[in-house]
Amino acid sequence: MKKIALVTGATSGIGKSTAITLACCGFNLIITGRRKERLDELKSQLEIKYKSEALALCFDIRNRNEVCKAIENIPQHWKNIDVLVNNAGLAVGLNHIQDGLFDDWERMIDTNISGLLYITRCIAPLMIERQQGHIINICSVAGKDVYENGNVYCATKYAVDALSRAMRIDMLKYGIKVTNVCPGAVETEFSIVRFKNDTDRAKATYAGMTPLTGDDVANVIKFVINLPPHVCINDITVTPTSQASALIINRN
Ligand code: NDP
Ligand code: 8X3
Repeated sequence: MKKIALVTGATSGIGKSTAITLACCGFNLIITGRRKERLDELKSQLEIKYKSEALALCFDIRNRNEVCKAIENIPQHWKNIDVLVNNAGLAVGLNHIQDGLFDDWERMIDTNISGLLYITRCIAPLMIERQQGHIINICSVAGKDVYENGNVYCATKYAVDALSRAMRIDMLKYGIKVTNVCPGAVETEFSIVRFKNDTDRAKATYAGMTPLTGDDVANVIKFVINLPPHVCINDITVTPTSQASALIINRN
């Protein structure tokens, strides 16, 4: 029987690459996001091109009731989730704290922290029942170091880092692995969202460097998932070769 992975935020970037990469490794996929058309398109791609079974769940991860209802209503045979990739997340705005917008802050806190908690709260008991599973939290280099204007985004990723360590302890006795994955600069829709559709500014983020791609991060996730049962990577940081930390980048 094929293993099942649930990837949040699979409509774009790291999540989409992860869903495809895991389908190539023989997983069936539960994919989530808000953009239904993209979910439907990815579901067809996974089924037709990669011969994987796929279940698309369209919900806003910030809405606790939507998250719980979606997971409760999963058909029974999809509930044996082996891998949960907590990937959905975003940065919005890049301002000094005194200039920050409450709406931006709430979007980041509600998505990156509350959303991750809601989905984990629904899936962890299913893993505990089977005494197996692997939770992968997509954190960031922004969860290891703070930088100017990063304030609230960094705080949400520090929270993800703390939650990964806390979950690792809480899941220990059930044999469930928890891995915190911290990417540096990955060229996805991330900067377009951060800069509110200012595509020139988004592009400038990666000027003079070769950023990671979603596939690069997906390959790290694949590596971490495919280790023997007795081996757990607790924390892994992956950056472009030209990046040493969130803001230290060697640009041409
Ligand atoms: P993208 O913007 O390309 O993808 C973000 C994904 O998150 C989309 O699929 C989006 O789906 C989903 N998402 C966002 N908000 C919600 C919501 N409210 N409800 C449900 N799904 C949501 O960015 P990345 O792939 O780069 O980002 C993925 C993760 O990686 C994030 O947690 C980010 O913080 C982290 N990260 C990114 C880095 C980078 O440089 N790109 C570096 C380090 C970490 P939809 O809009 O359809 O809902
Ligand atoms: C995204 C990477 O450096 O823009 O998490 O914060 S960074």
